[in-house]
Amino acid sequence: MAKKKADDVQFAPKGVGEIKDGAVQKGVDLPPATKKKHKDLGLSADKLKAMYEQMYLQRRFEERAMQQYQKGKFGGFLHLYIGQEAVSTGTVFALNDDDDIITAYRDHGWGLCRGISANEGMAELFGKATGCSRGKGGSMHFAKVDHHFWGGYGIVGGHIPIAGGLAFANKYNQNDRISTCFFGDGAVDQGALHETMNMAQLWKLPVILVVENNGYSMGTAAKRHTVAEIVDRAKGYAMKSAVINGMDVFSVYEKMKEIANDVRENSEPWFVEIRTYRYRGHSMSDPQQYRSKQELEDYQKIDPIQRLKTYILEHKVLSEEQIKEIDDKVEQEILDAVEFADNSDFPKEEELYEDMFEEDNPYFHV
Ligand SMILES: Cc1ncc(C[n+]2csc(CCOP(=O)(O)OP(=O)(O)O)c2C)c(N)n1
Ligand SMILES: [Mg+2]
Repeated sequence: MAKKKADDVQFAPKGVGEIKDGAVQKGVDLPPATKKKHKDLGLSADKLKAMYEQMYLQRRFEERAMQQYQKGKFGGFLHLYIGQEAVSTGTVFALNDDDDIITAYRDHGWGLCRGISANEGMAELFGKATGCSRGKGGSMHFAKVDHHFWGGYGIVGGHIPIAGGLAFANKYNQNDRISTCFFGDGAVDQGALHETMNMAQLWKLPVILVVENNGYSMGTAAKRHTVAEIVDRAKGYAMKSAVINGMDVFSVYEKMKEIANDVRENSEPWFVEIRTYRYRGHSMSDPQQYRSKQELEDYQKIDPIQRLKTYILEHKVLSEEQIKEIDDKVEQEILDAVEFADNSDFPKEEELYEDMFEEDNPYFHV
């Protein structure tokens, strides 16, 4: 048998090169985007503006963070969310403010969306005491517990049972909250996910378990590391499921709102696959030999921020000048955040063991 070249395996997934519903079908096969307009979705002009600003903030925050990393302002891991902003934004706008969110280490966008300021986020990256986790968490551990954002986690799949626990607490306390958990395609075969799915269905926990399938787990294409369709994991647990186009913020918003309503009303779990694409390497040192430049460029053509901007202009929600005002405001916010992070102090040595236990955390009982 002729020896397969690595590229044959990596770049020959189902649907490669096909154009379906106007979208390229490579790293991930995107389902059709919703045809609904913002008004059909109940989104006001102000909400749309806020959505755009939030997505642009996430993008520019990380581009600036990358530059600061390259300047040596901080070290360690830095996993960028660039390309995936429609997932966090569509979801956060669809949920109630006190619904719980927990995610993996690609967490900056989620944190910003849930109210971590650019200042607090940049300072956290720089390891400063003014950061959202007091400088002791860094890139992978953004958190804002008083806003029900329970943070980023570094162990693949490790945080999924915590989402089950949050959902259990919400059900036990008979409140109206649901819990949502985001993890990568690399986590779909972890035992922690399957144990959580089983218990969540058994106990009818109000939780949405969401795979952000960005096509790759480090350098391994999802189509090479896992069998069958990811969403079909739901069948084994008789769980309701959906596949969502994660390059379109309206699609994420629409479906996540519907699902959240269902979970809230019926108290039962859902398993959701949101298909998206990351533009940058896995972390900062990734030569990206596992994908072609063309593939990346194809996804950049359907960029979620550009897509929303085009929609906003076409529907005359905002003018070019108004968009530029938002962009300029965000740019300034981020430049100020770099200055703020630079001028902040590192945590003191005697604070090293603080914030480790429940009693130290004023927000733990929110
Ligand atoms: C249990 C565990 N195994 C391995 C790793 C090393 N590791 C870090 S990120 C990663 C890839 C995960 O990819 P995915 O879940 O698709 O998330 P993405 O990076 O695409 O957001 C791996 C294997 C880890 N952090 N935890
Ligand atoms: Mg992935």
